[in-house]
Order: sequence, then structure tokens, then C-alpha cells
Amino acid sequence: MKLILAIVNNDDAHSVSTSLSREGFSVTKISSTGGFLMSGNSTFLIGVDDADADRATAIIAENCQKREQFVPSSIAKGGISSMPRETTKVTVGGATVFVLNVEQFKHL
Ligand code: 2BA
Repeated sequence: MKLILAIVNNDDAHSVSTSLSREGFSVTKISSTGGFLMSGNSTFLIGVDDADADRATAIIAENCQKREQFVPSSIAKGGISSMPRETTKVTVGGATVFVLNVEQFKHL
């Protein structure tokens, strides 16, 4: 069994969730915050049989888009900028996905 941890943009979270559920996957969505932009995103926990891991990640990929975001350069430069209003373009997403081996799964 695998545990898929998928961090997705909040704007994609609804379609990721409904598409996975429609395909029979059990999904838990957690509200999370990106450490760099400090803005909200969504983290999905999806326990799947080994044989279904690729199908689940493909569904996530189909439902997540890359987005370009402009952030204050001070954030991108770790809080230091001589031009306070200067912005830097950051590409966020589609999805950041970790696939972990599960030692035990119990539904008690
Ligand atoms: P954030 O940490 O808010 O990062 C948002 C975007 O900012 C990232 O998009 C990336 O393009 C950029 N970024 C992040 N750290 C950076 C840095 N130190 N310097 C320059 N640019 C940086 P994504 O890579 O698509 O990541 C989207 C979200 O996925 C992240 O939000 C974070 O919540 C999560 N994430 C990404 N990689 C991760 C990892 N290795 N471990 C844990 N969470 C991760």
C-alpha cells in the first residue's frame, strides 16, 4: 500500500477531491500553508493499493494547473530588498506529490 501526500493550490482542491472520489479513492483534505509564500494551500492524504498509485497521481496531475504569481521581492530574497515595491514572478504548482510506502494500514 502507498500513502500519497499531495499539496495543491486551493483553486484546484475541489476538482482534485471530487475527481478522486468519483474514481473510488478515499481522500482526506487538510488545510495547509506554504512555507515560502505563507499562503493557504490544500494537502491531500490518499491511501491506495500499490497498483492504483499511478492512476491516483494521474488524476491529481489532470486537475492541477501551474500558476504564475507575483510576490514581493523581499519574500523571494529572504526578507531583504532595496526596492520594497519590486515583485518577482514565482511559478506555483501544478502539485507537489510524495508517494510513501505504508508499513501498516488499520481501519479500527
Ligand atoms: P510554498 O512554500 O508557499 O511555495 C510556493 C512556490 O514558491 C513554490 O511552488 C516555488 O515555485 C516557490 N518557492 C518555494 N520555495 C522557494 C525558495 N526557497 N526560493 C524560491 N522559490 C521558492 P511549488 O514548488 O509548486 O510548491 C507549492 C507548495 O508545495 C509550497 O508552497 C509548499 O507548501 C509545498 N511544497 C513544495 N515543495 C515541497 C517540499 N519539498 N516539501 C514540502 N512541501 C513542499
